[in-house]
Amino acid sequence: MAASCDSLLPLVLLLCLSAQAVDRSNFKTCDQSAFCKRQRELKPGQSPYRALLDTLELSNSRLSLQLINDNNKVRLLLELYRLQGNMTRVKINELKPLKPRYEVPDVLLSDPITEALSVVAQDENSLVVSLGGKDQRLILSAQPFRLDIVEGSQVLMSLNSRGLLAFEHLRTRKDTISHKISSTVGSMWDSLKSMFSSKSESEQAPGQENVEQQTDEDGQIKEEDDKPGMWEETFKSHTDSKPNGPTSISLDFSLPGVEHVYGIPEHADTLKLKNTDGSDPYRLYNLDVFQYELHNPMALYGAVPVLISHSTDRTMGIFWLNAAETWVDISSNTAGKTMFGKILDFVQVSSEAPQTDVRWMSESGIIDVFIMLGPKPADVFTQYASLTGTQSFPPLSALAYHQCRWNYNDQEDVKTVDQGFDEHDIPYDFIWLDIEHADGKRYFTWDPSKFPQPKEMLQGLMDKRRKLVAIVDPHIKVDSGYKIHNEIRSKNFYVKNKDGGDYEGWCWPGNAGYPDFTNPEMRTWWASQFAYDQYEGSMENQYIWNDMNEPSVFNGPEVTMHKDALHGVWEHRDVHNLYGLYVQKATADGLIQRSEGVQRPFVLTRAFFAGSQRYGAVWTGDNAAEWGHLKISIPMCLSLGLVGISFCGADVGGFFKHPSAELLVRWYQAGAYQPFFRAHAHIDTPRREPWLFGPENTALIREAIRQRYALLPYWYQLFYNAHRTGQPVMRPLWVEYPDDFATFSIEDEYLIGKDLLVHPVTDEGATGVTAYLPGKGEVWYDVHTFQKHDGDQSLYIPVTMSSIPVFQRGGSIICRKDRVRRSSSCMENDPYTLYVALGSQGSAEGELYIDDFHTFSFEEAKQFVHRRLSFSANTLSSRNLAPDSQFSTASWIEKIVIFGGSQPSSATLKSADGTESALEFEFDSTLAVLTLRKPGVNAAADWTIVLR
Ligand code: NBV
Repeated sequence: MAASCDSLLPLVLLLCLSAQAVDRSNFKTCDQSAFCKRQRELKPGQSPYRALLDTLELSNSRLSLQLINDNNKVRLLLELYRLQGNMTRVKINELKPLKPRYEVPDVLLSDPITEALSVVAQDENSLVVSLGGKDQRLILSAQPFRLDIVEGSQVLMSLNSRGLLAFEHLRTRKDTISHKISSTVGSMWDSLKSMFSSKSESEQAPGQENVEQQTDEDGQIKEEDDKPGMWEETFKSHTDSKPNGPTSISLDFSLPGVEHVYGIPEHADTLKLKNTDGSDPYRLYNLDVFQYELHNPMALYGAVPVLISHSTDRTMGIFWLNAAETWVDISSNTAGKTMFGKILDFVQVSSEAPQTDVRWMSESGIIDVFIMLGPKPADVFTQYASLTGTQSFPPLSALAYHQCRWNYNDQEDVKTVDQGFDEHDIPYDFIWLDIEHADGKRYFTWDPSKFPQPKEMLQGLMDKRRKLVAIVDPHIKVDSGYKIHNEIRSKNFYVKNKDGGDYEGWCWPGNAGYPDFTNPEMRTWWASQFAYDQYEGSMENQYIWNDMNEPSVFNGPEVTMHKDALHGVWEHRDVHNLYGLYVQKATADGLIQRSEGVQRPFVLTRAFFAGSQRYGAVWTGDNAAEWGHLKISIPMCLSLGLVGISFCGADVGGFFKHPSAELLVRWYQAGAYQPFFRAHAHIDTPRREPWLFGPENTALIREAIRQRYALLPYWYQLFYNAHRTGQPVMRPLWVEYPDDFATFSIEDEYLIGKDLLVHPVTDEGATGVTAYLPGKGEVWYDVHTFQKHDGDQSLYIPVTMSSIPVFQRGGSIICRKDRVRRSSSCMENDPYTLYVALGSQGSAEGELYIDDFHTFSFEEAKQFVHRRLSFSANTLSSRNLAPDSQFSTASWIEKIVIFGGSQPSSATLKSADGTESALEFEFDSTLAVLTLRKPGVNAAADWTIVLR
C-alpha cells in the first residue's frame, strides 16, 4: 500500500500503512451507534402503542388513524394504502412533529397508484380492511397495536407483532444551552424550508394539517429521561452535535412459514441472510471500507433497503424507504436447527411453524414501507420495479470486457495496452483511467504531462471502435485556480458544515469540498459540466466512473461525512445513503445531455441506493486477490440483482494484492459470466494485463473473454428484458425453481436469465465441481461438450484449467455471435448462430433482440428488432414480437445448432416470400447434435425451417 500513499496526506498515510485487513475500530458496531443500541435495548412484547380507532378516516384509497404511545402520550399518524399490483404501503409519522421529518424524495418513480380500500368489519379492538385481490385483508388490532396481512386463512406478514415499533419524537432539549442550538436550527429551518423541502408543510398528508400535538388527560407529553447519545454522540475523535436530538424509528415484521430471506445489500456475505441474534444486525450505511472482510454484516459502499422473503408457498418483499443509517435484525426460529431437528419437529407435530422475524431500525426520517406481496418471485420484481424503476439499458459495449487499473500511466501506456490486446488477439471494449489521469486529482481535467492530448488518445481508440472511461469523483479540490471548485463555491453548491460554512474534508486532492448533490440545481450544473465544450479533451467515446461517493471523507467519522453537515435544511444524517445515487444520476444525466438525448450513458458507481439501477452499473468495490473474494462475488451480485440492480460486477483478479495465475484465470472465467466484466488492480500491484502470465494462461483468459463476446446477444437481450420488466439478469436458482427447496441456499452457481446455468470454478486446485441441475423432468446441455444431463440432480463435473461449467436449459434457444472480433462494435453486423436446446418434450423457445446498440431510438422511435424463436413439432420459426417497430439489420442467421434431436432426412427453409430451399445439415449421432448450415436469412425476417 505504501507507494500509493507516499504523496498523500498524513492521515491517509496512516490509514494506508496500518491496515492489512479492515480496521474494524474505524466503524461502529450497533453498540457504538447510540440509536441502534437504544433500539436494541427494547424488548419484544411490551409495545406501548395503541391505535385510536375513533380517529379512523377512510377516503377511497387511504386509511388513516392515530396511534398513541401510552408511555409518553405522543401520537403518531398511521396511513395505509393499497397499491396497484398487489402491494400495501404503510406510513407512520409523528402526528404533529415539531418540524417536518425527512421523507425520501426522488427514489420512487412517481406517486404509486392506489386502489380502493374498504373496512369490512370492526369491533372495539380491531378493524378488518379489505385489500381486494385474492381475499386479502388487513387486520388492525388496537391494543397493543399490530397489523396482520392475511390471505384466505393464512397470515402472510405481521407488523409490530413483537411490539418493536418505536418512534423517537422530535423534542426540545431540557437544558437551555442545547435548547438554544436546537431553536437556532429550528429557525434556520423556517427560513430555508421554502427553498429545499421534499415535502413542505402545505403538502402534508391529509389528517396532519391543523392537528395540535395530542397530550394526555393532564395535557402533558411525558418525556422520557434522556439517554446517553441522544443529544450528542462521540465516536473516536468525532462528535456528532445532534441538534435535533433522538429521532430514530423502528418496526418489526414477522413472516410466518418463512425460513429464507435475501437482499438488503451491500454486504460481503452469504446470499441467504443470517440470523443476527447474538451478533450485530446487518448495517446499511454507505461507507468506504478499506480492505473489507468477508462474511460479516458490516456496512459497505451501497445500501438497498429491500428484503425478499421466499418459501415454497410465496415470495414477498419489504421495501423500507429510508436513507438514514439503518440496521436490520433477523431472527428465525429454525436458525441453527439441523435437518434432523426439523424432521423431528415435523414428526412430533408439536413443533412451531417456521417463522422469520425482521426488524428495521433507522436513525431519522419516517416509517414508509412498501410490502410487496408477490406471490411469485417475478411478481415481486415487477412490483419493486413499478416503484423504483428498472435497470437502465446499457450500450452493448458496456456489457463487453473492460480493462482497468489504477492507473494507466500516460497516453503511451494506453496505446501500448490497447495494442497488446490486438497482438494477443483478445477483444476488449473499454480502457479505464483512474484518479492519476487528472491534473492533481482535479476531476474534469487531464494531467498535462501524462495526458497532453486526450483527444488524440480517444480518437486512436475510436478508430479501433473502442472506448475509454475516466474517473470523476465527487470530492472537489479546494483550489482557487480550479474552475470547477470556483463555480461550485460561487453558486453556493457545496454541502455546509453545521455552522453554515462550506463543509470541507480530506480526500485524494487534499482539502476538498463536497457538492450538494441533493440540490437539483447543483445536479443540473454538474450535468452541464460533461458537455464537450465544458469538459475539455472529452469525446463521445469517453464514459464516466464515479468512485468515493458514499461519500468518502478520509478524516470524517467512519471515513464519511459528518452527520450534522447540512444539505439545505436537511442534515446529512437524513440523506446519507442517497448521496451516491444522486452523484450517479447527475453524471448519467450529463452524458445524456452532452449527446442531446441521443446516446445511452454508461456510468459506474461505487455507492448506491434503491433506484440506482436507473443510472448505470455498480461494482463491489475494493476486493482482494483471494479465492474467498472470488467466491463472494457471486452472492454479492445475486443480492443486488434481487433488489433491481442487475448491472453488477466485481474487480476481476481482485483489487488488492497480486493474484496467482490460477486465481486470475479462474476469475476471468467467472467474471466472463457476470453482468459487469472489468479487470481492475490497485496501483501498487504488479501489472496484470491478460498476457503477462505466460502463453498458456493468456490462451485461457483469451478463451474466457471470447466466450463473453460470443454470448453478448444473449446478455443484451436479457438487459433489454430487465429494462422493460425489472426481472434480474443474474438469478439465484430459486427464482426459476421456487418450489425446489434444495435451491434456496445455493450461491456457488446461478442462472443468467432462465436459460444458462453457470457454476464457475472458485476453488484453488479444483479438479471438479458439483453442480446442482434443477428441474424434475428437465434436461440441461453442457454448452462446451453438448452432453445432455437430467435435471433434479447434483452432478459431479471434472474440471481442468480450461473448464467453465455452463449448461443450457433444455427448452431454450440462445443466440450467439461466434465470430469474435476486436471489440463488440466491430461485431455489430455479424451473423448469428442459434443454439436450440430441445427440452424433454422436443420443443424450445428463445428471443432475439437487436437495435443500434447505443442510442435511445429503441424507445419512442421503436427502432429495434424483437423476435420470438420457437421450435416444436420439428419446425423452427422466427416470429415478430414487435410488429410496430422498425429496424433493419445487416445481420443474418449463419448457423443453427440443435441439441437433443434426431436425424432428419431433409431440412427446408421457408422464407417470408414463400420461397423454399433445402438446407445442408450434419448430424452427430453420438451427441444427438444437428447442425444446419447457412440458412442465410436476415435476422429481422420471418422464416420457418421444417425438419422431416
Ligand atoms: O481511485 C483509486 C481507487 C480505485 O481504483 C478503486 O477502484 C476504488 O474502489 N479508489 C477506490 C480509491 C482508493 C482505494 C484504496
